[in-house]
Amino acid sequence: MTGSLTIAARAAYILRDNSTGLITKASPSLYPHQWSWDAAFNAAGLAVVDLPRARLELDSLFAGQWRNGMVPHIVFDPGATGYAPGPDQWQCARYSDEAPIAPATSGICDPPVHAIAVARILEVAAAHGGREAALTLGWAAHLYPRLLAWHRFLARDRADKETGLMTLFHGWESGTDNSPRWDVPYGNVVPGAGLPVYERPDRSHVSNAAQRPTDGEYDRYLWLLEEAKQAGYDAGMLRENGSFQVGDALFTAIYAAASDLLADLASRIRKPDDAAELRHYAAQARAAVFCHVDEASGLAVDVDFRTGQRLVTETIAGFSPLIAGHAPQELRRRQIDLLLGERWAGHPALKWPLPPSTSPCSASFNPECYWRGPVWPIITWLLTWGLRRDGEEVAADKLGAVGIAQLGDCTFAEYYNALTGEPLGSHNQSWTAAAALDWLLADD
Ligand code: 2M8
Repeated sequence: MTGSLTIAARAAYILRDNSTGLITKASPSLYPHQWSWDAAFNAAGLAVVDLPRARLELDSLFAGQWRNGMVPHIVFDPGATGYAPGPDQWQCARYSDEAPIAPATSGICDPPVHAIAVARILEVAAAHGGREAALTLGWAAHLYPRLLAWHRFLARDRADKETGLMTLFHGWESGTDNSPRWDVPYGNVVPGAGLPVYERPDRSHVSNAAQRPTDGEYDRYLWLLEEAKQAGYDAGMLRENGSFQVGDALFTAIYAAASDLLADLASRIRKPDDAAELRHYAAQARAAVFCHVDEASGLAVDVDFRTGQRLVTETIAGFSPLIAGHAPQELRRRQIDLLLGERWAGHPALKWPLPPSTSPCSASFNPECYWRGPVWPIITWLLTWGLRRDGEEVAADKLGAVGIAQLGDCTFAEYYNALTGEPLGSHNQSWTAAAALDWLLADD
């Protein structure tokens, strides 16, 4: 098995190779642009090898921030080709005054992991000490108003008044695109005559179609893009007419955790009123996550806002309480036991004892199809991060050690077949490399 230093060195090379100098492509050819939550994870991983490059990654991403505070899910590299839907299809600046003219971006968002990355970068810089620590704190203070605007945007435009969950208008906003979480709400999305003719370049990068979403799913993805465009990318309009409106437990949990960390930063740079505001957002989001834990399964559920239905599925998003933080002791224990137990990481048929994106016990489990069953290293990383933050070192160490072992083949795949361990999707995926770097080189 490959040694730790070799894995770390290869991971660092991948991040360098995937860099345009300004942004890190999410992957070399399948995703040749900058994705929002990928950029945050990549910045956290880069911090341990190149602090200035880590800072630049987030600066580049926030250059695409909208006037209303939204951080778009893609900031397009004008020089890149081979991905669809591209800027010509989104046409954000034409349909919304909130969008920047340059850089071109998408018109939806991604889970708000950015303040988690900033906190991680600050920790790494503090361990360096001296000039880097001071520089990085200055940088964070400079980025801070943009982070605050992002969190305020979500509180204002996306927090559902009744449930407290964050509202998504496209499954892509969850980052877990074709997860069984969204099967029911997508069932109510009916593409109309206005569905444009589109191409699927993803299929030329990942030749086995079984590893990617289906054409029927893509019709819905592209249809929702058209709906968002017609709504001027406006949350109020989408709430009236959008055919996909869900409350996402994992997005909400990430928002809670990130708001807490942003509040810490606000306190550090002497903004006590902002800190109180952010703590309030965090508390509300956390409460919403805990209120949506299904008693029978012990997992957090999402909600279909169009019907009011609670979406009970066995997916990795069920562990949202472990990401939100401050879970009541009993809930935390139950979730950790579940995560490591036979329905999840401890399932006997798995190649590696790691939690797959969907439980092998679920009827929807598919070990090779994208978010419907494979193991995603970046999600393993997020779980180890949450566990460590909560002082659950034993569980974090256990998952982290296996997470690293899984990467020993040095393919740094986007996701891995949960049963055979085969690397799937894109190879040399940036956030997989970033996870490896943080696991291997950060001192915790
Ligand atoms: C995947 O999503 C994009 C659309 O945003 C795609 O399939 O084209 C998801 O895994 C998402 O979570 C990720 O951010 C993105 C880039 O890695 O790829």
